Amino acid sequence: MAAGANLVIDGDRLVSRLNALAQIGATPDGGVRRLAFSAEDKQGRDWLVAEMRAVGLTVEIDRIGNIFGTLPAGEGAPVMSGSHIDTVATGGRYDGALGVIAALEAAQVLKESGVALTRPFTVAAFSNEEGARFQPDMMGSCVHAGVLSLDAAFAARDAAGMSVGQEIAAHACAGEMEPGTIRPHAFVELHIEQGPILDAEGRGFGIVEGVQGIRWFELTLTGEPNHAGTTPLSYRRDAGLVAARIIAFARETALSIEGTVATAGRIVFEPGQVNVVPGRALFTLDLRNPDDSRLDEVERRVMAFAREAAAAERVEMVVRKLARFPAVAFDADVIAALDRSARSFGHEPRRMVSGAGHDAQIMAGIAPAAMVFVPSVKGLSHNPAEFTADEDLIAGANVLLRAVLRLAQA
Ligand code: HGY
Ligand code: MN
Ligand code: MN
Repeated sequence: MAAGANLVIDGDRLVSRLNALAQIGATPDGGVRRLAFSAEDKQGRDWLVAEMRAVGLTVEIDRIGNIFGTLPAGEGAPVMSGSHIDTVATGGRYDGALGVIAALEAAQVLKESGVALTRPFTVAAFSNEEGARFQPDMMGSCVHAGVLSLDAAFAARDAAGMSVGQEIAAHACAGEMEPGTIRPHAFVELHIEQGPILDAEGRGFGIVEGVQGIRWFELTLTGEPNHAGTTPLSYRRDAGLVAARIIAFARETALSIEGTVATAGRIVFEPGQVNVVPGRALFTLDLRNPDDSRLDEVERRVMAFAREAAAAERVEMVVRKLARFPAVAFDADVIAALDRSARSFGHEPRRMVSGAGHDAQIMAGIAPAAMVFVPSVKGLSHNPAEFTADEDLIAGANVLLRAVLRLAQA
């Protein structure tokens, strides 16, 4: 039996750290709001760095604000585990935070147990995983993995026109380390499922074999504001109508191509008055499918319809691509390490594909990677009511610990 094979985490410490972080950016409805590179994000960062240092990890922060805490051991490239501590504006306390805090807990247990590791273990918190304020999502891990330049990341602007470069400086979120410096031997991430499968099936774990493809767009339609009462329908250049037709068509297309989900998460009509035909409409589209060729077909159909609908209403259309991530299949050996770890606790883990995007999806481009999920009650997430039972949190962190141990002793 490998040394440390029976190690377990300190469940109370895990839950109390999760609760402590959830106080930072806490919202009155029990949710959390720590938008990337905001004052609340910075408070969360400072809290995490202090916790990492208290555990005795070597902390390094790179120029996009990714935070790494390393337990020095053995030699060579580290095993890395982590996630993100930024949230959407109406987030819950587990999305991202669980993966970072469980990795920190694993580091503390490994350090305190003195178990021999053949390689270092690094805890990671990637910047701006959510992409809710600054697109693309997974920004920090994309810069780390070299799929997004630092300049492009700094140039991203939020709806108020503030840039990442401005905000990362204003809130002192960046460090000196060049992005991508730490090349992991393997990357493993614990995350809440954020969907209904595990909860509905009464299962404790999901071993994640891959992540679906994700494409985000912003469509800006420009017509002509006009009087809602006097303007005959044939005279109108109604940007709002075109937006509504495209959104409805996206749903129909999603229903007709298996495995597709389509979401219009944000929409703005201008001038936004009850008796004025909207002269301008801006909205986002989030299209996803586990199969990239199907996602190509969804995008082709939706954009063709959008062009026709805009032309029919004599409305100009500009499409901006905000994010574009191919579907990813995770590494068989890391999946096996997680699977064996879950079985070492007597669990029969369910294999699944992630509906949500995750940093592991990006890290899979530079290292063998995989994920483990714990249930989200009623599948709720990106919602203040997001909930996972303490015993599931603790069980997930234990599976992560033993998988990290296997990978760090291999
Ligand atoms: O959008 C996503 O899937 C992730 O939560 N950023
Ligand atoms: Mn997340
Ligand atoms: Mn999220």
